[in-house]
Amino acid sequence: MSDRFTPTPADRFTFGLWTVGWRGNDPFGEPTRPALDPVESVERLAALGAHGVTFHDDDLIPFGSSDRERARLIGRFKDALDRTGMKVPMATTNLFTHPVFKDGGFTSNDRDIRRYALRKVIRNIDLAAELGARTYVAWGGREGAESGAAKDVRVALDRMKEAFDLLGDYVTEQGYDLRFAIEPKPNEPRGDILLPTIGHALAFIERLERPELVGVNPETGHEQMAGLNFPHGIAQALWAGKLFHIDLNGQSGIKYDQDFRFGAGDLRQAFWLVDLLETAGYQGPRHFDFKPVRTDGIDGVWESAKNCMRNYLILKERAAAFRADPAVQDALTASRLHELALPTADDGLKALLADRTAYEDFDVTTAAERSMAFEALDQLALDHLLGVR
Ligand SMILES: [Mn+2]
Repeated sequence: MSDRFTPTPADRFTFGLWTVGWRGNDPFGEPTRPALDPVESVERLAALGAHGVTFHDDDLIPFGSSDRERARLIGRFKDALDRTGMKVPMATTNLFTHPVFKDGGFTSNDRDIRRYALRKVIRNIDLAAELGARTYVAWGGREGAESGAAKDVRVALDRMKEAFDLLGDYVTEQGYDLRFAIEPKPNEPRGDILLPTIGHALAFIERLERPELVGVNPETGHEQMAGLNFPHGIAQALWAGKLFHIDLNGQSGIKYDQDFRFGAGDLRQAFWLVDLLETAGYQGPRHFDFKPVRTDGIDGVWESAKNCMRNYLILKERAAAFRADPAVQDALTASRLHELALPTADDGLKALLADRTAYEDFDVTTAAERSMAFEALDQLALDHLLGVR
C-alpha cells in the first residue's frame, strides 16, 4: 500500500549493505538470521523506493577473497545497480572486524598494521570512485584504548592526521571527486574511541593539510550515547560547512549503541533533526545506519527499512506544518528568534562602548522580567509532532 509517506529515489534515502544485512549477532548471541546477498539487498531496497546503497569493502567482498572472486562480486553488484538504477553515493572501509585491527588501523601502535590499513582503504577508494561515490566515510571504531598507558593520545592523533593527509594526497593525485567524512563515536567497541564527538572531529579537521577535503558523518545514536543533543551537533557541523554525510538511526539515551530504526528512540530529537535538515539546505543523502532488531526474521528487516524512510517523511510533513502554522510564527516572534538574527554590535565596538543605554542606563530589572515565552512555542511543536494540530 502506498501513500504520501511512500518514498521515491528523489527523497535520496540510502542504506548501508551492513544494515539490512546484519544477521543479529551481538556480544552475547549468535546470528538469528541468514546472510543476505548484496544483490538481493539492492533489489529489495530499490523496490521500497530507496535512492542507493553504501558499503564497507568487506560487506561486498568478503575479507580474503581472491582477485578473481573480487572481480566477480563487483561485476554482479554493478549489474544490480544498473538494473535497478540504484546509486552508491558513499563507501567506507572495514578497519575493525579482522583481529589484525584489534588496536586500530590508522592509530594501531603496530606500524606494519597502520601501513596495511592505509593500503586497504586506498584499494576501496579506487572502487568507490569507480562506482561514482562522492563521500568516503571513516569510522575509527578500533582507534582507541581501554587503559591509560596503552595509547599516547597526542601521538595517536599525529598518526591519525598523517593518515588523512596521505589519503587527501591520494584522491588529489588520482583526480577523484571524493571527500572524506569522519564518523565520531564515544566508545564501543573500544573502551574510549579517539575523535569521540562531532566537536572533537571538527577541531581535528582544521589541523589537516587539506581540511577542505574532510568533513563529518555524524550518527544519531553515537552523539546520544554521550548524552549530547544530536540536532545541536548537526547544526554546528552545518555552521562549519562540514556536514558531508549523515547516519540516521534511533537511540534511547546513554547506553550501548542501539542502532534502532529512524524514528525509534528519541522522537523529539528526530523531529528537530528533520526540521533542521529540511530547512538548512542540506543536499546530501539521508543515509540510514541502523540494525533491524535481532528478534525479527527477514520480514522485520524489510519492514524496518521501509519504516526508516516512512518515519523521515512523516516527520518532514510534521515539521513543515509546524513552520507553516501562523500561531507558530507568532510564537517565534514572541520568543524573539528574529532578534537573535540581528548582529549584537553592528554599530561597532566604539559605539557599543559609548552607548550608555547598553550598560550605564540599562534597566536590568525590567529586561529580566521579559518572558522568553518558550513554553507556548514548545507545546505548539509537540502538538504538531503528535499530529493534533
Ligand atoms: Mn551506531
